[in-house]
Amino acid sequence: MSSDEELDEYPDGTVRLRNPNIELMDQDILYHLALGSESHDLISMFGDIKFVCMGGTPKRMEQFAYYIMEQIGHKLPAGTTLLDISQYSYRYCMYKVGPVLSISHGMGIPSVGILLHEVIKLMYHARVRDPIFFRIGTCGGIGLEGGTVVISEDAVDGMLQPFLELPVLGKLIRRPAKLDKKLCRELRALAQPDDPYETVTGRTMCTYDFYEGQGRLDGAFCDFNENDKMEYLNKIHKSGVVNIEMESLSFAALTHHAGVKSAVICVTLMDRLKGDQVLAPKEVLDEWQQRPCTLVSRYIKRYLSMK
Ligand code: R2B
Ligand code: URA
Repeated sequence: MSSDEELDEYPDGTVRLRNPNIELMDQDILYHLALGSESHDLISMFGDIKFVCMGGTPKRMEQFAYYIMEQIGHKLPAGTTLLDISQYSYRYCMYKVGPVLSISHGMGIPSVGILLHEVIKLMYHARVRDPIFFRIGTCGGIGLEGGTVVISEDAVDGMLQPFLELPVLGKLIRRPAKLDKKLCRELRALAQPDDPYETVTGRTMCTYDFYEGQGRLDGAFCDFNENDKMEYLNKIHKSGVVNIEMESLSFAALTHHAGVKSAVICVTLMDRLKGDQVLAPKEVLDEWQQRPCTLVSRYIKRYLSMK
């Protein structure tokens, strides 16, 4: 085991925090989740969590919670509905379905980063062992038609750098954006030959902006032309990038730093080599967005059936 790995987990698999301050605090308030280590019994509320599934919007993650409930046959007490545990944070939503947490992360690296700090601490306080984190999302494809499922092998920023760079105390720190290679392969193996769409693996580019940052010509501002755009997209495609989205870098870097296994599964909304706008009708987009959920559900069901 490398010294890097040694720091990540306690021998029993519980998540180790790389922050000595937390244990010394009387209480830890997970402000953006509307939870606290003293105000809530986090071990009894979350101690049985195995899978943490995150996606951008509160509605989609509520739907995912109901979907996974049906898929794993989880029963709620008669007459009750799922509760948004983080409702009163007014920031993120969170639903618990047996061993699965379904949480919205908002848009972009800052939003998913704040959430990951608090969810990783939540796993620590709740003494959860070996959790697996999934991001279920949308993206633009590069050379892939709309509706294609992409499982990220690794993540790079808009300069093709494979790490998250963050100014801390006036210095830039770098954290490698690594995803679990085995988990990526296992997910790919769960794609079925009769799925009416392709499921591929590849490098994901993560940007700080949807418009100029992703080389779109249709933002409020644009200081480049179609040729410049195509030259850039072709260059990143050649270096292995198959899709572009806005959270994978932070998701990969922070889960890796915490020693948590993770994967990013996104559906493409269009082929960026062919256009910039999201043109597909709402019903089509809804059906496409179900595809990464289906793959993650297959993984969770397989895991639970092997227990
Ligand atoms: C995918 O979709 C969002 C932008 O539309 C962003 O959160 C992302 O990564
Ligand atoms: N999300 C992104 O970040 N980019 C796209 O092109 C589509 C969805």
